[in-house]
Amino acid sequence: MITKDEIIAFEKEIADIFATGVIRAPVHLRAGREDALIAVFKEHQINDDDYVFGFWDSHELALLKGVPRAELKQAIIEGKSISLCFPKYKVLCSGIVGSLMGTAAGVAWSLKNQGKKGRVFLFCGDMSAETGIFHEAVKYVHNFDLPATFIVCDNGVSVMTDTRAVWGSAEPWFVGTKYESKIIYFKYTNGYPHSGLGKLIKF
Ligand SMILES: Cc1ncc(C[n+]2csc(CCOP(=O)(O)OP(=O)(O)O)c2C)c(N)n1
Repeated sequence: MITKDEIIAFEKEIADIFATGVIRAPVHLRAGREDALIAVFKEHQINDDDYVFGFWDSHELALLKGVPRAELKQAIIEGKSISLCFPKYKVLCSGIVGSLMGTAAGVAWSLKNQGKKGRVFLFCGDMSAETGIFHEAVKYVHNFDLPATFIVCDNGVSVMTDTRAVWGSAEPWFVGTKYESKIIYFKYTNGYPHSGLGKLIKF
């Protein structure tokens, strides 16, 4: 499996390329959650049979799922950073908040009901985890005991808005509920701005 240092080096390389202006599309870089993500992949032994769903910030997920570094880098340079899709590696991402939770639940339903190998792992942010569709999808996979796990990576903000202040609660909605059995939750501080590099890049 790819190492923490390799993940950090990859994001740094993409940051440097983005700064030159050759990537004419948004790029979301992440730093500070490498250990937590590696732990999820290791502890759950995420393998070729499993599906990984992510959103606009999925470089690390693609690397950990086994997408070759060069293939991922090329996709990002082509402007696909926020919606990386590598069906061959079962990595499926979208740049739309709340767009994939229902899909993830549906894939988990199919895997179970068709007796196929494989599980679903969906990684999202703390604000995404407060959406109605997240709640519905977690409720569904919990109630039908489908092979899906939702990993909530909490950096405290939605772009620059304080997620806990928005919802008036010190904890995510699912803390202390039965739905926690389908959720992995960790906090981190992102070493990069939400999007880009925090400065204007001219093409
Ligand atoms: C439907 C929709 N509305 C708004 C956006 C703009 N947007 C992109 S990321 C994001 C913040 C989401 O917050 P969170 O789920 O906590 O993600 P993270 O901070 O980890 O990136 C928003 C509002 C979007 N991509 N899709």
